Amino acid sequence: MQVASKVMPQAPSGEGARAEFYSRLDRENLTALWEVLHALVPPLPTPGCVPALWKYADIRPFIMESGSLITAAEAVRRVLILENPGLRGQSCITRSLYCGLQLILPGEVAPSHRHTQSALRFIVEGSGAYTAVDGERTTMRPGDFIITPSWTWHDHGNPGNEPVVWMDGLDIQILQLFGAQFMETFAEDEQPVTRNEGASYSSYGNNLVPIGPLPTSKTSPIFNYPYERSRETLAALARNEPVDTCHGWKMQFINPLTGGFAMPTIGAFIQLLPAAFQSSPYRSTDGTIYSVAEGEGVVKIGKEKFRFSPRDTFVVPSWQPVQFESTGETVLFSYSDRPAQVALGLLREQRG
Ligand code: 1HN
Repeated sequence: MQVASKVMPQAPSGEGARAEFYSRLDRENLTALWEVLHALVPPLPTPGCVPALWKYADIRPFIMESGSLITAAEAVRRVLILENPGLRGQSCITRSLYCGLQLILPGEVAPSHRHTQSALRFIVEGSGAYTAVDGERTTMRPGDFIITPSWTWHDHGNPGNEPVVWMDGLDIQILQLFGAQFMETFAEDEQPVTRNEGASYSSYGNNLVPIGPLPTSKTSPIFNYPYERSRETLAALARNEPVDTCHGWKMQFINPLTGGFAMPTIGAFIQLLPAAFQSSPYRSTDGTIYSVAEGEGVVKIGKEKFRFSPRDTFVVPSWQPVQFESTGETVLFSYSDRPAQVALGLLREQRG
């Protein structure tokens, strides 16, 4: 029979002995888990990302100045990246998502290419530019939510007479994480137009679908969700349904073929806050980027407060409580990595 040993555990080695051990580990590309365990598995999210707001009035001059320094053709995409102050140098607004403001001037073309990263556009200023996706062009108007699905040819052009600016949201850091990035340039600047404008919308955007076979893509077959429709839907919702104390009236853009998210990695939302509304705090694990479509007010993110106006962009990091105080009626567009978190069973939210 074995008797439990009364011998005490060995006294821990001194700091010097450990440091010397770690330097020998280092040469073998090894590291001691116990030195990093708590940082690797923190009790609460450590998103790196901090609350931030970019005032459009402050950054618009830089966007326009970029228009006099480089053409869309030379830049390929003339964009100023909104880098999270806590994640500088990483081209991202949260750890998983990219955000930029893109400018296209009258007469310019941003040449055709495709990549495995999915993109969304939310039109911020100006009308008359188009984006083309797999042979169909759609005219961009302020407030439109437009999708460029993974691996689809896309180019942008501006045959109109005013500068057009939109917010780009991409899942760049998600693709980086998985090592799944591919990109190709189209042989010509512009892809051929093979479908009438509005064809995708008329097939899939009216609560009807063509009798099979249906597209099998993971992304919605609708690629422009016009603001006019989103806005009138919010107005009707406000007349017919009670207001949510955290979100006002908030809707998710859907893939009409599944009823689920419009994109597989990025969720997009639009919400209406009534005038003089004070929302209850809400937090979720999907760090979220907002663009102000209409209205003014104050947003409290964690402990920080920011005044917002139309066209401003702000970011709410994972698990930071967000609270809105609207002045007049307010419309906010937002996007996050929610579909990816839901697919992986990771999403958490908390009201109040
Ligand atoms: C891209 O292709 C677009 O197509 C915008 O407009 C932003 C950022 C990184 C990589 C590709 C576009 C992008 C991008």
